[in-house]
Amino acid sequence: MAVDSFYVTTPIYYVNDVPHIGHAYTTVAADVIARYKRVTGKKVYFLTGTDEHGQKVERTAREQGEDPQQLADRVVERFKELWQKLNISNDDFIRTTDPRHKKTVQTFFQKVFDNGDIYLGDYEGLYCVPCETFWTETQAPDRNCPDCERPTEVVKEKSYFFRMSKYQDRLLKHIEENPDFINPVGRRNEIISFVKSGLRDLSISRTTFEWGIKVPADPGHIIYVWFDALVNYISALGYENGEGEKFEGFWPADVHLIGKDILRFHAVYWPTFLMSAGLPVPKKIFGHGWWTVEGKKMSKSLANVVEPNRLIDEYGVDPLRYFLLREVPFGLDGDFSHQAFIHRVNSDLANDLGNLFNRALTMVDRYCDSEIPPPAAEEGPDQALKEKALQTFGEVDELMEQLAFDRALKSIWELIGAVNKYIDETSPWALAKKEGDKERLGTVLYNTAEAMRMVTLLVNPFIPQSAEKMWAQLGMEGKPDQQTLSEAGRWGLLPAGIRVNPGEQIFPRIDENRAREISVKVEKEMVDTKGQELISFEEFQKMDLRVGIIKSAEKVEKAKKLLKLRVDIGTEERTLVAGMAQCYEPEDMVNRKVVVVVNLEPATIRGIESQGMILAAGDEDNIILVTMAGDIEPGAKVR
Ligand code: ME8
Repeated sequence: MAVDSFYVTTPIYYVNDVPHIGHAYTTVAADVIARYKRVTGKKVYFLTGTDEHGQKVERTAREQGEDPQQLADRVVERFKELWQKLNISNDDFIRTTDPRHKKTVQTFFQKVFDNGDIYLGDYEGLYCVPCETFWTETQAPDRNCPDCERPTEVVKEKSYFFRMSKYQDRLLKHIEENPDFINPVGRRNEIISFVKSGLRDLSISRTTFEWGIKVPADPGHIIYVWFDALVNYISALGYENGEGEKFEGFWPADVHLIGKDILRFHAVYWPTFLMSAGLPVPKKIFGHGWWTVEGKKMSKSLANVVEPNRLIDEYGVDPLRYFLLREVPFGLDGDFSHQAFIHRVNSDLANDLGNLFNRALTMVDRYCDSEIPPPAAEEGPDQALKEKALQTFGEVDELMEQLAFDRALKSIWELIGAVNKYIDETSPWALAKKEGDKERLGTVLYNTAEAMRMVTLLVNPFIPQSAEKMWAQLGMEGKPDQQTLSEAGRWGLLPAGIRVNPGEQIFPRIDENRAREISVKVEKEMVDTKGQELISFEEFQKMDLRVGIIKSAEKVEKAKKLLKLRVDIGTEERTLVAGMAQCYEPEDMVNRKVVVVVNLEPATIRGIESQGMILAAGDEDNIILVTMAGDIEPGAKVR
């Protein structure tokens, strides 16, 4: 592997769920690493993607009345859109349904088989579909999954097994000899005790569902979804074509970034598969912590899943990127609260960094005609500021090596604090008053702007969109991510004479009242849906919803709100009474295509038998009809 290359990956996300803040967290962290490594001059390959096979995805698709490929094609777009919105700079996006991946999985499976590490046997045990994990009766005595606590299913079928037990000693030795292989250290210890407790052979094929990659020599078997998914890290490097240029250039991966929930798969299964195939194991597996929301575990049934799109639309992309990496030490669990988010953004971004830019550039604008003045002799605190800036580069480099993002940001913010203090101490506004202090004023403003250039280079991997604006406001050419830190991170490179462009506030303060309103609204939505009884898909299917076309409408005498409608539902015409005369004139209703509940018990209203119900949204005085957005025949089933 080339010394100047760097390969970083995220987990590939399941497509049974749309992306949330937890997925965004891992991907933003990987992006910051990739961006940082690029400006240190490394040739980076940054991979993310989606995990589309397996029983869980198959089942979700069926519940939603789609085939799994349709579901995957739809949800994958949601991930791609979000990554674009979050300025994720991935070099590749792998889908496990890509032909390149399928082929690699089969090649890899065959290689392990040819090495004598796969045999056919009988599997009898428990399976957790949400976690796609096998368990024994001893591991799950109550038959609930030890990880997610949901009920498991009993599985009894023929299966291919991987001789994982054979690699127990070799894996343990590798973990013990390489302290950085599994990080943080607490997670490394967990894995050491897991391996010491004994590795059993692993079932790696299933015969009781369809959606996956077939065992090459025995197509009645589908390859276990985790065996399939883990191989993505090499299929994206073109491993199927033999060990080509990309594979040799980037494998082994420098870091697999994952959440703590999937550590065992990455730190035990994956390295043993690789050992069997005769390939080097990744250099580092980092298991970060989990986010809760306002103190609670994120869950669809609690409806408290934080939707990153919503936060970005409301507050911008960089506040979210910054918050995620600054708030919680990487590796520990954290809690997402609106209040903490707003506090962090207002204090660090708006006050510290935003104000520094505003006040400094306004002074260059006002006192120096918008031109960066040339520096003269160093005096007083000048040397200390310069040293602080240079020292910060070293510190940040060390902390980034440890993936201590929160401490790297803290160190950059100490530099920002030092620049703000430098301005206070040197009081340029006082220097501007005396003609004789002009030269000193120039030096002070030069040093300030030069330190700001340094800050911009340092924050760039974390908040790239804002860094680009900061760079442009300083009057610098190009973009901060086109620089290398070893070149551009030297003091004195800001050219005197360039024109600054003070403009929009880069980090506007979040109005706390507005933020409170939003957070109350979100909480109310959470409460509204919380505690609601969930219905099964079968229950939902009992409702027969059909497209209907309104043929005629008339007011019901002596009833202010009622309309009598004749609706064609494909097979027949029905009479319906609807309470919406306060919002719709009868003639506005005619020819509209609406949704009708056709198997509702008839009810007699004002002497008229209403044979169904049409769907509408809103409250009493603001009712909006649910209508069809495309061309569709009456009678079509709504599902
Ligand atoms: O496990 N806090 O996919 P997945 C922090 N397909 N991170 C979170 C989180 C939370 N609350 N929730 C999710 C899979 N994550 C497999 C991976 S890899 C070969 C196959 C993040 O869609 C975290 O990185 O369930 C976690 O590991 C990942 O999402 C799980 O995503």
